[in-house]
Amino acid sequence: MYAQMVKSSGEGVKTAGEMDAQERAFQSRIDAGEKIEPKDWMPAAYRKTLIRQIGQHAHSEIVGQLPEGNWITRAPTLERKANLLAKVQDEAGHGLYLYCAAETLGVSRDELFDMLHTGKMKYSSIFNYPTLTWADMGAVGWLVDGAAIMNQVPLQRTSYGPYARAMVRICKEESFHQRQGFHIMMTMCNGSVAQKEMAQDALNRFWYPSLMMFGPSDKDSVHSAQSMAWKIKMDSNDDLRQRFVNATAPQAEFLGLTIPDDKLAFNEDTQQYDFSEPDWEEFYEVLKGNGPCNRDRLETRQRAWSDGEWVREGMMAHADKRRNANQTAA
Ligand code: FAQ
Repeated sequence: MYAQMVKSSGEGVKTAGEMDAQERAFQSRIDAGEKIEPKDWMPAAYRKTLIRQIGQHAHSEIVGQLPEGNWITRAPTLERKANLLAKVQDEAGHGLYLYCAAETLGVSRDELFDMLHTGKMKYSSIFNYPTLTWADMGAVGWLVDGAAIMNQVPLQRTSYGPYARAMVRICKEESFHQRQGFHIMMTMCNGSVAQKEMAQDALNRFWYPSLMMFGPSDKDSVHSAQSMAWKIKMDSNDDLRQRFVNATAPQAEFLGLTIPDDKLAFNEDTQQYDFSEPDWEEFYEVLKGNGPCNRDRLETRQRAWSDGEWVREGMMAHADKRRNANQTAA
């Protein structure tokens, strides 16, 4: 049922005159900055949009473990290995907080996993790119976590209580992730010529896919207007992308690296960086499943799910046994 429900429509935003009394009261609560809690009344489309966004976000955290998991056994030092291991475990934890938040909306975790495994629900495009060298661990932390934070810090103020609260903890951990990635880049940029070249190559490959994480440009964003009216999204895709470029360009300069964009320049009039848009055709191809790693990522998750079946069965049998024992005792 939810497979159809999460296909949110992206219809126009209703005006106050088009809303019924219940919808108007709901919108007033949102406008007043109140949090909506699971048992509160909410429009069906608000629920659908949240399930879609939180579900995709949770899947992104889980699939997002794969590109970095790829380097745990090959980290250059014990300290780097321990840090990377902790980071990848953190991502699993973020996925679990988010699945819990989605469950409060009436969708089950099994339904969410099923939609991921059957390709009915998306995860972030960025995780369909390969991590080819150790420098990619630096670039992922610096750029991918950097972009994630830019998007997620405002979501701590999102209107749905369980989502906003999950974001607080996630953002704290993402900030650490971003710093460890930047530290890897700094070490490589202060290392040998070959290491600095590797760092530059990682930046070249991850720059535009990181810009794509913020979603299509505002004119093509289907959901932004309604999601922003409901404070499910706090900022538009382009605003967040611009903020990310403004924050990241000076960091690249500090590292002595060149962002692969001839148009990138600080604009004195706007006090922002001008930059080139990503290749949106490539973005939509990745969304359709045609990115470099889509097939591999999905197969890996499907395999993990079927390999874990005996564990789930064992856990459920144990839970049933305890429940029966408790009922008998009572
Ligand atoms: N990838 O109308 P909009 C992380 C889809 S967490 C794939 O603008 P919306 C942590 C969109 O779903 C990264 N699909 O959509 C980490 C919609 O399709 P649909 C994840 C995308 O929802 C770090 C269609 O395009 N973060 O990285 C993407 O208003 C390191 C039209 O787009 C979140 O999920 C994309 N990049 O805005 C883990 C944050 N962009 O559903 C491991 C929460 C758009 O109608 C290692 N999410 N689409 O079929 C959001 O803020 C929003 O959902 C956006 C998209 C901004 C991602």
